[in-house]
Amino acid sequence: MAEAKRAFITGVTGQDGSYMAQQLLEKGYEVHGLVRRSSSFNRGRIDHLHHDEHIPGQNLHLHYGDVTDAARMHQLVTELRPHEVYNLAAQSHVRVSFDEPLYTAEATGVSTLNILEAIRSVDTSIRFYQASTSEMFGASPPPQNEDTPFYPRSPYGAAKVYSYWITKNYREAYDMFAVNGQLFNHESPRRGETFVTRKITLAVANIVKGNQTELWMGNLDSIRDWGYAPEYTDGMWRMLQADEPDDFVLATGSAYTIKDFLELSFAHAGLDWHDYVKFDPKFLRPTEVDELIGDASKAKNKLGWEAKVLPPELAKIMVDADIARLDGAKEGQF
Ligand code: NAP
Ligand code: G4F
Repeated sequence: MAEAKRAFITGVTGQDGSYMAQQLLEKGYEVHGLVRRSSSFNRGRIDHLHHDEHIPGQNLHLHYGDVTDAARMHQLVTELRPHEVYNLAAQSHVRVSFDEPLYTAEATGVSTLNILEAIRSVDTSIRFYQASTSEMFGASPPPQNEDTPFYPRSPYGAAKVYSYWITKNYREAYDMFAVNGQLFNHESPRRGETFVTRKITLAVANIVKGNQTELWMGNLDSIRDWGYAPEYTDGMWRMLQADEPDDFVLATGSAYTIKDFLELSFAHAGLDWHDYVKFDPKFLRPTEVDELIGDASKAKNKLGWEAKVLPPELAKIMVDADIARLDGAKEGQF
């Protein structure tokens, strides 16, 4: 019998890492995930993978570590000898990156070099996926594609630009299969609660249940291209199965404002968002990314990848999941 493919996922406890782990286990991979020691439980998104009878959870192995620790990354790549590495760990919150710019530069930028260096010295045939982002395009006008110039508008965006270029440089300098997925915003019931879509759908659920009467928010006019996270992790996997290493945009091509997402989410619960939403300047950013709308034609042509779920359906999926959670549904259902 052929040896199972081994994957190493950093950021396995996050939104994307949890879907990636689930999809790889379903494909028969042996999955190794990097987890940080935390004083409180941080595995809510992956715990069900050990217990779901339809998922071979015995093939999921967790290892303590931090991507800023170069020695630990070298040790893990040496011990695990993965066929594929998905580098999804990051300080991923744009607003927080203005408060913690140096830490963000280390966790979201330089840490990528730690993993690339480990792969370069251990085995250059290991395939490497870097979680690049539409935030790198920042102030460049839409539609944005693989040829759009970078113009980051936050310490987070600037750190991701470093990771993008060092990934590309290692591909060219050392003939490594190292690729960037330039992913536009993607959401799901597993989205962190302080990102705008989840903040909205969780608030709708709490308002429906009588637990909340107000929702405090920042800039409601920015435009985002929101897709559905499990489709995007499938796109990441496709990038690492390609014949040649290359960089790809993943996006829906649709454009909705924050006000539009409020409308979709509140209306799904029979509510009018104007009755609940209030402005708090603390949620504004020193510099904003006004308009992100992606063009994913290259991924469609070369990977056969295309986004299917658009914001009207996405908002319903997320509101329904948040209401179900408050009704006691188990995490593994989402
Ligand atoms: P997320 O939910 O915030 O997850 C981030 C993950 O990184 C968590 O598992 C977190 O661990 C881990 N992490 C953070 N700092 C770390 C460190 N120093 N060492 C080890 N692990 C660390 O993010 P996501 O939405 O899944 O996004 C995944 C990746 O794609 C990120 O790199 C993000 O920047 C990028 N991205 C996301 C989007 C999007 O729309 N979601 C779009 C483009 C790119 P803890 O659980 O311990 O905090
Ligand atoms: O949901 P957000 O925090 O996501 P943002 O900044 O677009 O970043 C996300 O997508 C990137 C891909 O483009 C990823 F790389 C990144 O890791 C992250 O996943 O904010 C979206 C928009 C912003 O314009 C923000 O100013 O919503 C606006 N907003 C308005 N009120 C708010 C709020 N954002 C948050 N988080 N909280 C608010 O109260």
